[in-house]
Amino acid sequence: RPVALRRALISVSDKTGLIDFARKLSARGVDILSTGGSAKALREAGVTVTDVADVTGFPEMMDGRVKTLHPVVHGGLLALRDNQEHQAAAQAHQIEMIDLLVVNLYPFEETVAKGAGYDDCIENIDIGGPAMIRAAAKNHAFVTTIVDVQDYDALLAELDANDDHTTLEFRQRQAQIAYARTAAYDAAVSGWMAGAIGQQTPRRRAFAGTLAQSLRYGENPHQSAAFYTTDDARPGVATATQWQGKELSYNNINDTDAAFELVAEFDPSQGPACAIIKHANPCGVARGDSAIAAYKRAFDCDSTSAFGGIVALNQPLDGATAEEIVKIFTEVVIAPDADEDAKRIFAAKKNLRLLTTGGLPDPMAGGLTFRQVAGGFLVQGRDNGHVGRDDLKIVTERQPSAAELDDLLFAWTVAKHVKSNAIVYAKDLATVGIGAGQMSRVDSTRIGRRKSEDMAEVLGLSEPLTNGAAVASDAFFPFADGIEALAQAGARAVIQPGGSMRDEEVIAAANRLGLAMVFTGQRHFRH
Ligand code: 93A
Repeated sequence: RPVALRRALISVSDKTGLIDFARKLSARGVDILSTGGSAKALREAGVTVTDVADVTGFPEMMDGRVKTLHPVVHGGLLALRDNQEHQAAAQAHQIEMIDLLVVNLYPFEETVAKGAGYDDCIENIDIGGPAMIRAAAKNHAFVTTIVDVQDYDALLAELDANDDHTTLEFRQRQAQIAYARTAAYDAAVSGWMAGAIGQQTPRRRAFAGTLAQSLRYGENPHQSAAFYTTDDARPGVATATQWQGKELSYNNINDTDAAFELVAEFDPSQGPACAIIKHANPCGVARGDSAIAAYKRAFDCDSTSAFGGIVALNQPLDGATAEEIVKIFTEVVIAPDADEDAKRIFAAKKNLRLLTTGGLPDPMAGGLTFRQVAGGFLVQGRDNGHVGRDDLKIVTERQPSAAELDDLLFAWTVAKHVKSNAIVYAKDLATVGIGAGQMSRVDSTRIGRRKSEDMAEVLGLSEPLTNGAAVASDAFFPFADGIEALAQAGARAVIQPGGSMRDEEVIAAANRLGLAMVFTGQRHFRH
């Protein structure tokens, strides 16, 4: 059922594109009703409008809290055009039909994002807008709803293609978009309130994001995919500027996130740090005296796997580091910033994507993470756990040296970002062997060691760097065999949560093998 547009109600906070769009509607003979600020903007541009207040017979009142909440508006949106009783009621109460609703809501999400106070956020909760959107979208059999500035052109194209009418298919599509908008809006309000009143894990929550990008495919080419962003302004892949290269893929976004979240653990005021990620796991992480040194040391942990990886830095990229990175094929480079030299060097590599974020996310910040299971999804607080020197409990006869303690805490921080079971060997603030994602902790121990042996060959070293290394385990050792495997690999110091039923056996093994061991009392499973 094509519907002609005779009367439109326009009420928009974001006035982008408004004048041009309204002019074009006017030119097609559409009468325009509008609210205070929108009407003013239109009138100033010479577009003929009727004030909603003149139609309702009520002035906008209570700071604008009540402007369109009136039967004359809602009757005009909700009345079924082909229902005699509805039309008789409309006539009896002098309600005229509204065929097109153009609304965008008070900028609640933006108000929260800019750090506004409680009362300011409350005042930016739009009530009349969502009420109208929901009414018009419900009555999409007759009414067209536009909630996104981006859809102004789509409506004009629809009118062009259909002799100044909208088709049912178009109205249905716009109604679906309209409900996505009101649902996301209320989810944002609820999410903000949960934080504002200090409820970390509220009993009920709603979740929503905004479509940022349709992706070509998902984890595999036969899977569809899209990228949704939330109003969390955390610096990272979602908020970054992309300087060059083709669109990021699903896997790129996932891996780039893993890389940047990991490198952000290392405070740039303590010096540069670099992480290289493959398949969401680090294949090398290091600190260094310079960015290039940090990159080279991270690369030397597993130079084979680094090919086609994602590189993250905790400080701005310079030309020398860029020069080093482009020596092999790298998918994505992400850093807080990049200087002109670095940008110029990367520009020569068409397939490399350079992202800058303007800052680092706070690793200690709260927030929620999601995982889907059949029939639902799991929600948990971010793993923002942090262990400092004062939290460590030395449990062995041998005390770790100061250098070993530094390496232990470094390895522990990396292990937090490695899939379980995670074993991370580190020396001089660089990883030298990583065992990730194994079903057995002993296997992860062996894999880390074998990687290190391979690299000793590549680098022409007389012995693998796991000899004399410090090691982190993301969870406790259930048996002494893990400790024995570490000692066999030449490790000298161990950091782990502790808390196993057999801690005594594990500690006894460490003492027997001459290892220093510390307990963190905190676990970093990552499945
Ligand atoms: O405060 S409200 O919730 N009360 C209303 O009755 C109402 N009607 C429309 N906010 C209301 N609106 C919103 O006003 C619209 O959703 C739109 O965002 C804004 C447009 O106001 P103006 O035209 O005065 O700039």
